[in-house]
Amino acid sequence: MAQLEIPFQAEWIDVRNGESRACHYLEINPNGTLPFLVLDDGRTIGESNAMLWHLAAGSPLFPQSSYEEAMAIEWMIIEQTQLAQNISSARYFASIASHRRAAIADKFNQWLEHGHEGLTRLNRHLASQDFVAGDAYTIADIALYGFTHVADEGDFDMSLYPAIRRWITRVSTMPNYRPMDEILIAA
Ligand SMILES: N[C@@H](CCC(=O)N[C@@H](CS)C(=O)NCC(=O)O)C(=O)O
Repeated sequence: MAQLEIPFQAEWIDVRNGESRACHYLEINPNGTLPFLVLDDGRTIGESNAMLWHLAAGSPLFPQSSYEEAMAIEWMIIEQTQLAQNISSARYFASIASHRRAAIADKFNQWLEHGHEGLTRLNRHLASQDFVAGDAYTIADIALYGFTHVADEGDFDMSLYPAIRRWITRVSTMPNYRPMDEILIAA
């Protein structure tokens, strides 16, 4: 939204203390999940990739050909099935609730193993092109960037993925890029 200069207000819900399952949040989103977008007219969208699709429609951040659109869908599905789940779980227990990590050691190793499979696939893809859906920066890059750029906080050794690291620098230097902690401070 910052990159498209769409005004927005962010409200932070702390999943660590159960706020996402508290009554006041369930009244907004009965599914209790984050992120959650409430539009000006009250309609809502509850999946990050659907939000990107809606917000970027008709803008330069939307894939410009049907092939690029297919590439964006392909990689946004990979983001949900191979990357986000594994990286976010490993990151949570490595950096946020690290005192509970020993108790889930087997699961943690599975997240690492499957997350590395996804990162290897993404690294191979980005070795031959600048952006996820082709030559242009699109919502597919924004979707994939989310957890990939903090994967080191989940104990993923990112030195294994030079093409991903170059792409992370490319994405973070796009016009109007705003890091998450800056948005957090402003909220
Ligand atoms: N697939 C969803 C992610 C949903 C999800 O798992 N969100 C987590 C945080 S990243 C959550 O809501 N956790 C709190 C809870 O389940 O109470 C998306 O991409 O928007």
